Amino acid sequence: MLTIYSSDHRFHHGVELKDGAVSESFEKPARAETVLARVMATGLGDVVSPKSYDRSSYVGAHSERYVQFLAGAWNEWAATGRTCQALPLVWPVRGLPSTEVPQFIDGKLGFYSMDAGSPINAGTWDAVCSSANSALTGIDRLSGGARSAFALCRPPGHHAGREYMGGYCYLNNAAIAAQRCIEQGAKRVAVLDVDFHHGNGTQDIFYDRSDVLFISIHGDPAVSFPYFSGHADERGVGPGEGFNLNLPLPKGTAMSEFERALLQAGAALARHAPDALVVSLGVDTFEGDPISHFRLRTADYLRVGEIVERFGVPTLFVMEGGYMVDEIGVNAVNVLLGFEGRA
Ligand code: OKP
Ligand code: ZN
Repeated sequence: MLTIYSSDHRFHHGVELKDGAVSESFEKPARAETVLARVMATGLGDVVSPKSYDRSSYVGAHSERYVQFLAGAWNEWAATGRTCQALPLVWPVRGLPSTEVPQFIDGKLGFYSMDAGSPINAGTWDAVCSSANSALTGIDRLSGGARSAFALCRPPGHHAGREYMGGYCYLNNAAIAAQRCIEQGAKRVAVLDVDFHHGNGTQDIFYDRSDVLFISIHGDPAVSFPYFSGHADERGVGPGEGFNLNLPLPKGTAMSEFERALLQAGAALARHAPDALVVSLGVDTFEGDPISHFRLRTADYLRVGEIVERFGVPTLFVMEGGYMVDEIGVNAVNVLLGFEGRA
């Protein structure tokens, strides 16, 4: 299986507010490097750089004004004389009257975000583009006839909605790839999100559409981030009704229950009969993950890959979360090896 990877992800390295203090984000450059090292050690296949794409390739999944905001946010922030990373700290929640985009960057940061988990520094935009371009290059390989590809994206994307960043995400790499697939003539596409966290951004982007089926298996939002999205009764709206499937599972879920959800996802996928499948591949479902609460083990990821292969659809894997840095390489690549029948 081909891997698409750019070292430009290193331009982005953020901070995180945790336990009342600022520290290094769990979402750090070593994550992608560990996965790349494992891709090479196992001989998964060739590794290529992403092609470049115009900014307009991100519009469709996102709004034009949001993409423009992201591209210019660091310069607007730095122009105020600040050299620290830009973080949003105020949000337009229920009851606040204005729906206007504020003029000042601090207001814009809140307008275009869901949380303070997506800091912006001088290199963030370049890293974010390289991540989205990796997913776009991957979908172009599928269009060219490949059975599968692995976009080793960093930063991740599935919490980024049509007009907002959050949860370490900026551009929704998986959604951008799915959207390109449709624009290039696919009638139906599916996105299957197996990251521990609900893919609220992907759900947001395709919620009113019947051409892109979104399925997410994740920690119950009653007790897990992102809390405000991911319940089973969120099924889509208008023409999209019935094309959004959330499969929330309790804390402590192990492979047997996770597998049952995967097979349920497979049944929904078969009814949709997509031309292509995009898998939002998070391995923060691992028992040792520092911020998540499922109990998958290293060998279980081989089985995840085997099951996905049996869906029988050309598949682009897009890297999302996974924070136990020493293990995420083995776990993520196990999914790909399982898909290739190398279990
Ligand atoms: C991104 B992805 C941890 C709080 C949670 C945000 C988690 C984002 C996960 N102390 N912060 O879905 O893996
Ligand atoms: Zn996650």
